[in-house]
Amino acid sequence: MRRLNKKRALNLVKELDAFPKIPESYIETSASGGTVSLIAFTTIALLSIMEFFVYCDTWMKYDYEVDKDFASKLRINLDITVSMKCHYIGADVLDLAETMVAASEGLKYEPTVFELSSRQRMWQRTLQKIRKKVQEEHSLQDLLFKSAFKGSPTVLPPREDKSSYPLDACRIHGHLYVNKVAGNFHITVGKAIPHPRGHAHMAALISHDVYNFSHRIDHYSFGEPIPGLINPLDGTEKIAIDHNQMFQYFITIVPTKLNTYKFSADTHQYSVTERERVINHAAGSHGVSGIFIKYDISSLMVTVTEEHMPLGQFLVRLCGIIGGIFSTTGMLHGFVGFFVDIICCRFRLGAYKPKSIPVLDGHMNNHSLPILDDVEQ
Ligand SMILES: *[C@@H]1O[C@H](CO)[C@@H](O)[C@H](O)[C@H]1NC(C)=O
Ligand SMILES: CC(=O)N[C@H]1CO[C@H](CO)[C@@H](O)[C@@H]1O
Repeated sequence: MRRLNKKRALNLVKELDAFPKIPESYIETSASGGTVSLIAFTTIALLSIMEFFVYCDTWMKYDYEVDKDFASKLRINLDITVSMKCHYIGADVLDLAETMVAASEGLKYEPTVFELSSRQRMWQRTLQKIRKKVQEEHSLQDLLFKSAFKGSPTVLPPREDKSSYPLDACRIHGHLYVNKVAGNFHITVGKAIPHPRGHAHMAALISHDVYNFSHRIDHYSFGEPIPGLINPLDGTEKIAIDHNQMFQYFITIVPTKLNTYKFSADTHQYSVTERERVINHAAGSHGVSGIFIKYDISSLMVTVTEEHMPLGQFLVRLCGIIGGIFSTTGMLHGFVGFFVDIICCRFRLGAYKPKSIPVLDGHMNNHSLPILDDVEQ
């Protein structure tokens, strides 16, 4: 009884066989079939190699969510050179809460030469070119994200010819921490003096003739500094045509969480619009001359994650390519053969008749029926 069941089960499994063994004598090879197989195998190989490259590659995925982190401080990294002597100017931040950030601790004032040496000029041109390209093509930004930390930090190379020029400018560089609210970073004449209501700059004693707010921004970023990343203001250079001139930059900061395979960082991207005008009270253009960088923080946060095709997906796609091309070319081959047969009138000439007669003559048992199917193919 048990044996019988076993046998039956074995038969059932045998019937489920999707890969029946066909005796070699039934397989007929042909030149056209060989060519098609060759084409199929080449295509499979090519597509598999391409798929492998896709598998090895990684890409950036962007997710957006509301930024809930209000408590943390915002770090501003800057490196700005102003065409005025250091004791004339002062930099500080005033935020929406009207609290002044004592900028003096984090920022260094360093006398320097405004005119760039030829090597420095070349560095600046390169920086400007990369920045322009990044703005045009977003995919380049992904590349920068991926290669960040590999790249050299965006710092102006030192002059090759020292002391041949007078130190006519002031380089303000360093970082400072501000509240995570909209604010205004500015560089104006006179050092900032805290005041019960806001703050003031001591400018009364300085002659307007020394005013020159021509400036160069070598680096301006928010958040953790990531060497290799190019920010929209990096490489900006503005020459003042008048002593009393106001340069304004309006920045919208987008908090960005960066997760690549090499590192992860909390950084900030930003976009900027700029405006400049000459201050002339007689002509109705009021204001304070200086450099003003107003920033506002977007409530949306971007998470940039480096992604990569999982191995399982790669294998599934590989199977899809191999199986798909195999069966598609087989079908195409069959179709083409069928139409060639029709065109050559092989049916009318009766080329198939002799083959089908032995099957129909009743000498064969019903097990040979699958072979009949085979012949018809
Ligand atoms: C300010 O300095 C720059 C660079 O030294 C110079 O080209 C420009 O003419 C100066 N502007 C004024 C108004 O003096
Ligand atoms: C040899 C044999 O078993 N022949 C059978 C094949 O099937 C037909 C009908 O399906 C039967 O009539 C034959 O007896």
